[in-house]
Amino acid sequence: MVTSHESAGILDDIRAGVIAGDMDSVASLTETALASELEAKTIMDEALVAAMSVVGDKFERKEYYVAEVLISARAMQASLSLLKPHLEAGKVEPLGRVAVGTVAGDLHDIGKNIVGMVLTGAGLEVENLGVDVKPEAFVDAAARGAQVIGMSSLLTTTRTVMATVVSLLAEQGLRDKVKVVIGGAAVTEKFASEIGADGYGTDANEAVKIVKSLLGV
Ligand code: B1M
Repeated sequence: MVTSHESAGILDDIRAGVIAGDMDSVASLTETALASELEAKTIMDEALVAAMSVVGDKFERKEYYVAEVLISARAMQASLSLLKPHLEAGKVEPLGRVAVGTVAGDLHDIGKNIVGMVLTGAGLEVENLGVDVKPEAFVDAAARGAQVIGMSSLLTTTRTVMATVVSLLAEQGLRDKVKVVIGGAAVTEKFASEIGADGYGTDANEAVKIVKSLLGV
């Protein structure tokens, strides 16, 4: 067991490693953190998500270019894959079925994957449809029995695909059988209500709360 001071130090080092894009050190620090009984969710929220927010700010200020962002994203994914079994542990009979994907034209997958993992950890069965998901593929997932369609969009140019999915679900007679939840940096609660989505989440924890409340579980 580590002291809270040591935990904070490991989290700081993981955060710094992701920002620097040092995949090997991030992976080994994540193993150390897990071995010292730091919770996977704490590592994800306080180190990984926090680090990617710094990377995002650097990208916006043009201190980082696409290459650096990708290197940081790769370091984050290395840690995330070690956290995945812990985030998804303790699964029992699923509380409901959710299909998540990043909308067509958009290749950002980090946030969507986190949302998927945290939903799984919260007891939901999650089908991850991937990135660049065509509207028809979301509708097919609903037809296969998903009770919630979760869409992620980080680009303002692609978020309109979400409205297309809502219309297609209605056209196919599926809209009243499925809930639609959206999130990602390109969307807001206002946008969600404008397109007729049932819910919007700013982060993965909120996504869980909204999905569970929509399913009444
Ligand atoms: Co891109 N990118 N990117 N990028 N990228 C943004 C989104 C951008 C805001 C940066 C900027 O310019 N300021 C900007 C979009 C501008 C806009 O549309 N308004 C942008 C751009 C322009 C682009 C390109 C066009 C750049 C180019 O090529 N010129 C290009 C587009 C490629 C494409 O998709 N077709 C591009 C490419 C890339 C990389 C490949 C380099 C890389 C993605 C790597 C990958 O995903 N595998 C990348 C990254 C990493 C970013 C930033 C820096 C970080 C995104 C991220 O991973 N955040 C981003 C800047 C930013 O967001 N500030 C940026 C960390 C992640 C944990 O957060 O994804 O927001 P996020 O997810 C959160 C919440 O949003 C929420 O929960 C998650 C966990 O807390 N959430 C949900 C997400 N989905 C949800 C769904 C829900 C509920 C909650 O319900 C279902």
